[in-house]
Amino acid sequence: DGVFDPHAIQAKWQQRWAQQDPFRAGGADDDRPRKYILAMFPYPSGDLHMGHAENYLYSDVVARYWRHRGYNVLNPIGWDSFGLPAENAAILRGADPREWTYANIAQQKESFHQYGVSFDWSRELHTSDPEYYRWNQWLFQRLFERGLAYRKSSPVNWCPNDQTVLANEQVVDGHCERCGAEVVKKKLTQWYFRITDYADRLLDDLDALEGHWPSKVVQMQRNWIGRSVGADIDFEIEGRADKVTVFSTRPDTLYGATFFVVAPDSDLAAELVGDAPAHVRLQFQEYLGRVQKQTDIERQSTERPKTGVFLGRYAINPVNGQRLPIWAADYVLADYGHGAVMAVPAHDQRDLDFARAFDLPVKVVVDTTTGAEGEASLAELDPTVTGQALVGEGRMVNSGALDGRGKKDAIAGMIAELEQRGSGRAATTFRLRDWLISRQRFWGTPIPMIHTDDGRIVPVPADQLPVLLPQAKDLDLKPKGQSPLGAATEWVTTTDPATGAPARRDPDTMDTFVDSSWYFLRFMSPASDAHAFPSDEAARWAPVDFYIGGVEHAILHLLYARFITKVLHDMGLVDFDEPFSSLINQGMVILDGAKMSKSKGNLVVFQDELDAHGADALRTALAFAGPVEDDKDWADVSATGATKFLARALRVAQDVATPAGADAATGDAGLRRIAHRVLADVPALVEHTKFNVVVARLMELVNATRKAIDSGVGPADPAVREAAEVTALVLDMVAPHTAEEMWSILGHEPFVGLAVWPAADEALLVEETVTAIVQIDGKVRATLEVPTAIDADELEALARDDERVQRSLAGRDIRRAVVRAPKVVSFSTK
Ligand code: ANZ
Repeated sequence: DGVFDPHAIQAKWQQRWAQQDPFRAGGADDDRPRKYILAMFPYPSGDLHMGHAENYLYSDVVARYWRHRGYNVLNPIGWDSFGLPAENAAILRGADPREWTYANIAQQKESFHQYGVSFDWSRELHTSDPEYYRWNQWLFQRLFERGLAYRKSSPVNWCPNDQTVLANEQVVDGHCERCGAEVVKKKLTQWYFRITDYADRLLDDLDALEGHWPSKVVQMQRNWIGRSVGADIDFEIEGRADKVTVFSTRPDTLYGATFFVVAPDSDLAAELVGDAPAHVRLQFQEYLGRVQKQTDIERQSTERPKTGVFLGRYAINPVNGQRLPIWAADYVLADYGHGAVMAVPAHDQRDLDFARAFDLPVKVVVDTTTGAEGEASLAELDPTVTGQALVGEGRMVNSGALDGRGKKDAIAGMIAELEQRGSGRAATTFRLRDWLISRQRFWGTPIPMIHTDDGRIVPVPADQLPVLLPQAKDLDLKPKGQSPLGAATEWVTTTDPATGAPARRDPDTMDTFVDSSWYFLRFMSPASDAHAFPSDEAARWAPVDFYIGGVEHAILHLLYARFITKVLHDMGLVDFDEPFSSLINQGMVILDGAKMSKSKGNLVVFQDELDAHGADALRTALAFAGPVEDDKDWADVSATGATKFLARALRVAQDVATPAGADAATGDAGLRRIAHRVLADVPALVEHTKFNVVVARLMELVNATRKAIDSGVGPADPAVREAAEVTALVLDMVAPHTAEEMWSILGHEPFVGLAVWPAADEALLVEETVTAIVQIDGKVRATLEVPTAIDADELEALARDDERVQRSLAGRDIRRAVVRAPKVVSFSTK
């Protein structure tokens, strides 16, 4: 004894946990309060990496914490195991995606065990198991019944590398989110989920998440949904029976419309050019070809010279009967608003640039000299001359009855006039598009629909679900732009449920974000073949109390999960309509300031670190490395330092010379005070995810106990035992194996992981404090009430964490810190 052998301790306790399953969540009859702790489930594309080490450590700290606080905790794990990387890796190796995926899962699972994560393994799930994906099919059909799953032909984002369509959310700056290839537009008929029906709710309900989700994520979702308020205006088109509608945020400027623009890749453009002379059609086709190679970002760039083709047709301004020439131009997008705009060059910069490029008239209808743009005369501001559109506010001119009105008033007046004429109405448009969910790839959930010979598209009957994926070995998985399932003749051939006539299955698979949009509910009963999840269990556990994952999911996964949750709510299956009550984005683990990657050769391999230092040292070092949200540079992380600390903690337990149950009240008051402070302070620290401070407090406690043992207090003082017990209890959250070992050395039955947090003795918490001042660049920015005995590191940490300090820093870096404990902290930023 006396030697710290982390691997032996680890193996011993992991075996005990595996045998006795202490972290299984309590059932329906367990009347403790509940906490649902969840880390975004891993994608089994390889071994676990340092990002996983961090993510699952944090959720495990929180799960262990709530168990200590007397809660019934659900901390489940599963695998997001469908998707392109598995399929691509399998193609590359000539392997079966299924085999490749499940081999990775086995490896990741083993790493999780070695890492000592307190999962409820009885609820493990894999989205690629038929037991799981049959419920994706169930979900799809429920959405279909409600009109929320539908097919449409539309220009879609196409990844030429992965040979599949992508949802808008999967296109990052014009590139494929997965492989980085430049995304092009292609016109296809695909399945969509009508997330836009939920746009208002998805936006409005963000307000309640403010303060519980990172504000950056909330803002990103707001921008992504992008609500614009204005009007829909109907224009007659000469030689066309039906009117064409445009969306405008500035209906007040309708008298200033001088031309009309349609998206070149819209159906309308194709139709309008149909009757044009051959040379115009040719010109248009050539233009369309160029446009289709561009990303939406390029199309909307204000830097590029404007391009377009006059279609030889005219629209009629509904308020003044003016003929507006119709152009096709790339700056108008097919899938925003109605894919067409009324162009008001005097007051819209894009329209003005276009008008100047093609010599189209410009008509001012807002006199901005009366508004914020100040003194200049309207003549001096002539947009044709200056090239600057008049976008400011002012009084209406040249606008009939609206003349003299201000913007808000004029908008309302114009909408009223349009409504009266039956040529327009108030309208709201969203940037959010419907969620395109078909994928032309193999390794996903088959879409449970049948295409009949006579052109109907009907659900696969419930008694024929699930539609199982065929064996990969019989298929050619190479991306060809069409689902490999379509070529699986036997699989794809089925019968029309109504007539028995031959029919074809839908050959596409679902976007894997469908799988992850509701997985947190499947943990309620992952094996159930009666339902996707039992509503009563969902009501008990969900929504998730603590959700943690990378910020890369700020929009994609989190938006889809919010949407599906609201749909399930409307179906009466869950009683809440937001899935995640609180959200944390952990920082990245980097090396020497750079993101780790195999290609850069700066990869720290999780399993290697685990082998070298053991789980507890790795966990402790990571927890200590800095605030949860910050990036952590592995170069600054010391697993050997953590090992020393853990050895010290264990030695304290070994040195305790009083029997279990000794009356602590008679022990050394100084040491007791420190131990009880830890008991009192750590809950708030954990609940505010300040895990690094928790480790710092533990180090202090262990040091103080060591000092007491080695000094006059001695190992037989009951305060030493008490301090060792508190250490084991708190340490369990970060270093559970060492903590269990200490607990057992101290004569307690396992498991410390289930031991209840004792209340701190208030009498011991009263302590002498002083007021410390925090200066930034010589100015006092905050004062802190701190214990007289505080050390420099702790004082500095408190000062750095202080909100007033953070606010004063306003993002500037601290270059130097001078700390004189307990009274002064002085930061300089220059
Ligand atoms: C006339 C007008 C006059 C406009 C004016 C603006 C200023 P946001 O705010 O982003 O929603 N628009 C509508 N559909 C479009 C499309 N498919 N592609 C490109 N532009 C489109 O933008 C709404 C404005 O963008 C609309 O209001 C329309 O131009 C244009 F002084 O109508 B506006």
